[in-house]
Amino acid sequence: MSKSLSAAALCATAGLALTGCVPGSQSEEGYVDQVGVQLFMYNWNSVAAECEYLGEIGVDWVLVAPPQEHIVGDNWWTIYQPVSYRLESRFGTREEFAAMVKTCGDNGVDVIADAVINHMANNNGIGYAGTEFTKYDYPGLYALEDFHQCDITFDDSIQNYADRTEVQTCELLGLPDLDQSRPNVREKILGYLNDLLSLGVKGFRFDAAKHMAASDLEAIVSELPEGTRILHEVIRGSGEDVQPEEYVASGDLWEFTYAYALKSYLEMEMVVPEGQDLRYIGHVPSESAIAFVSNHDTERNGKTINYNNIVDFELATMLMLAENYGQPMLYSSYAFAGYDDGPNQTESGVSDVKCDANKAGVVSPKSSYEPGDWICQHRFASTAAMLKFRKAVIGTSVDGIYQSDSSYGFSRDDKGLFALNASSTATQNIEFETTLPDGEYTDLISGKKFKVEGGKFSAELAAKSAVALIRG
Ligand code: LM2
Ligand code: CA
Repeated sequence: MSKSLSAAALCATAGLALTGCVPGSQSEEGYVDQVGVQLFMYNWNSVAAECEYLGEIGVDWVLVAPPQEHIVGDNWWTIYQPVSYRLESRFGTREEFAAMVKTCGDNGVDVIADAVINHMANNNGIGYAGTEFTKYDYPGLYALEDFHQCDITFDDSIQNYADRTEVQTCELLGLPDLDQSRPNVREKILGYLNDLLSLGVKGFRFDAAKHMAASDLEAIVSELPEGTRILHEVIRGSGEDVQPEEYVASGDLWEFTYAYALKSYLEMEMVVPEGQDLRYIGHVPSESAIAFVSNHDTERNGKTINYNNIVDFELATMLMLAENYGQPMLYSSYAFAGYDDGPNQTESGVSDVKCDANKAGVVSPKSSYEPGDWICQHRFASTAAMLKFRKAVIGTSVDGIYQSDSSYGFSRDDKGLFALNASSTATQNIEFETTLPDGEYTDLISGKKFKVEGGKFSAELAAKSAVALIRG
């Protein structure tokens, strides 16, 4: 049995599926109570510089970019083409990485590293730290026999996502595909992961997990120290053979369909046709889920809300933090003009992040951004407010869901209430029954006062706004 069982696996093995492990409940390991943030393309010094603020607002972990040596170039995605497991990249040196992990840890923020272990580089050349390599040969690390040769498709790259063998043994985007069933490949991967753990890293995102057999990943995870966090990236696709649920035994999973639903619901201004409330149907159980509004792939492929619609991005983030589905991951990134565009960088790597923050460290959303601007979504005042809300209501259920016109609201037992007006044009007068006791409350988002009287909450909500009330 794996030593690093996810909360879901613990629930399953304890036979608690119907009692203690309902969606939204606190997991045995307490991960559901945590909140993370992906700081996309932040160099190590910049991650370190953010960790103090992150610790203050109550963010528990930060997902950092893949730290291994990669191919050279300006495009952001060079980092998903490893050429060695040396910790020397456009984000900084091994020493800077180690210092960042230490600083974050001192501020109560765990570092989770993006681990690219499915493949190497579709390239020949010299890597960022000077390693010479060819597509199927990485001196001292991997040689031709360590890679799959699927022989199923005309060019060995994945064409048909309905076919498991093809998805897991052919090449993703032409990237040479490691054979994780080979003992020496496992050993090399474990060597890399253990090296990161030795620097204080607390867990990993397994990039392209769908493209590796769940059993191979379980075998690898079982060799890692107990308590190592694993976050599998398995993009749910209908009609596909490989589904996220296969991976819950060795980690938690991003639920992409939750993020897609946030986008469509906000775009529909929360006016959802009867019978179409699919937001929680067909998702991995809450205790195994990472909920998110956007990530580095989906902010580019149009499937989730991105910074170009910062108003909905903010509302979606507030809603995610107010609800009790999964463990939320915030997202913070830079503006880009084209798909490939990386952040500003110089000869010495990715430039430092500059957040346009006020004295309190808070950043205001803007209606438009210039390519290269750091948006610093994680410093929006509404995020800090909603993290307070989340802390106050943790462990409660979401009940009394109210939905009318473009408004949406609910109570969190007798601890809190959240409501939003997703209309882009109209103020809404809302009124709904709540389990929050009668009294006057201060909205954590605006600082304005609201009342609960006779068991009902009523308010006038401005277009595209939300309120979050907590008891006491
Ligand atoms: C992931 N998850 O499973 C990452 O989240 C995603 O960002 C990665 O793709 C992908 N898997 C591989 O790790 C990114 C980017 C691609 C880029 C790859 C490799 O989205 O566009 O592909 O990294 O750097 C690029 C080119 C592509 C080309 C490929 C290989 O865009 O056209 O394919 O390199 O040369 C022939
Ligand atoms: Ca593979």
